[in-house]
Amino acid sequence: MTKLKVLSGMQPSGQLTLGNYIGALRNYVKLQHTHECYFMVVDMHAVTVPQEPAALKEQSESVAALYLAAGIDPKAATVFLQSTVPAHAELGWLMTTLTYMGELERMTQFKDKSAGKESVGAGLFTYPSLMAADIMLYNADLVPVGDDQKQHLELTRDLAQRFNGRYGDTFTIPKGYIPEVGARIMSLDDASKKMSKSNPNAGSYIALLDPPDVIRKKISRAVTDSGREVKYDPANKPEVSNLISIYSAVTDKSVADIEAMYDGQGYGPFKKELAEAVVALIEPLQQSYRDIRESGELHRILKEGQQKASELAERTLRDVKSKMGFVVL
Ligand code: AQP
Repeated sequence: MTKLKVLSGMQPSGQLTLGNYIGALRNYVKLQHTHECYFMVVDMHAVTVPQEPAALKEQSESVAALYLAAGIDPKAATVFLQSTVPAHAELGWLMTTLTYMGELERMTQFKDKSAGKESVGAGLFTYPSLMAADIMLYNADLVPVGDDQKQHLELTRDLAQRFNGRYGDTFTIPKGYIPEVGARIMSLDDASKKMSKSNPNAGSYIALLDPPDVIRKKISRAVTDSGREVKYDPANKPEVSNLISIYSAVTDKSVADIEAMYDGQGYGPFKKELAEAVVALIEPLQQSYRDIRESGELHRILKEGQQKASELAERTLRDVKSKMGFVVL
């Protein structure tokens, strides 16, 4: 039986956070042996907001190394950098021509990222069309993402259907693979915003590469209400509920079990043990990260990934261009 295809990616726009891990990365690891997986570092998405060149390079390598450190096996899954497969830019343009302005104007991520800015790059506006192309190039069936990407995925489905309707059956209509617990981890300083790696306040997120003591400090300083009850109640206790979600995702304990464990104990012991659970998860990951960076193998792995991804992506692109009426030589 042919395996279902999976594609997903993360932007090297900062250091990967615990939100990226819980919402998406750990699902990559789960899917790699049962599905045909393509995991990329979406560096071309990262440049939709200004990036300092040296930081972009370092972060791109760091994200790729974190994929491997989290348990992605490059023999089982194809790991590559988006910019090394030019077919992404090309199909991205073709998908932009198929996208309506109104569809892009509705995107909440664009509204959030452009809010209050005097000037915003056009790429930030059109990037959902590039994301659609990323997924369609591989005819992915499943896309493991956090809750924030649902709307972009819906656009991808619409574009795939639009193309198929105009030019004949070509693209698979992809489905999201969104975790039940941890699909939206919120900021530690403001539970109304999602945890984001590009937040200028480093105290708002836990980076996967934060030293253990920094993680402990960030969790102890995480905003909570003035009560003391460890109770999952997102409407009235959004901050504590977010910490419970993190606890549950990191330990696989149910919300009810966590509430029972800290019944009548206040926030102190809860936060302390949450911090230890996060450190226990992250420490081995950091050790493998260091090993991978020191091994000097990263570029070879990414080159192999580029070759495998290009084969499939080029095939799709030729088919698309021929169906659209381009002269394919
Ligand atoms: N807070 C979150 N909770 C759960 N999942 C999350 N994801 C992101 N934030 C959370 C998921 O992580 C994957 C990678 O995301 P991305 O790098 O493509 O960009 P993003 O969604 O915009 O993530 P960030 O961290 O907020 O990046 P910046 O700050 O650069 O915008 C996606 O699958 C996403 O759903």
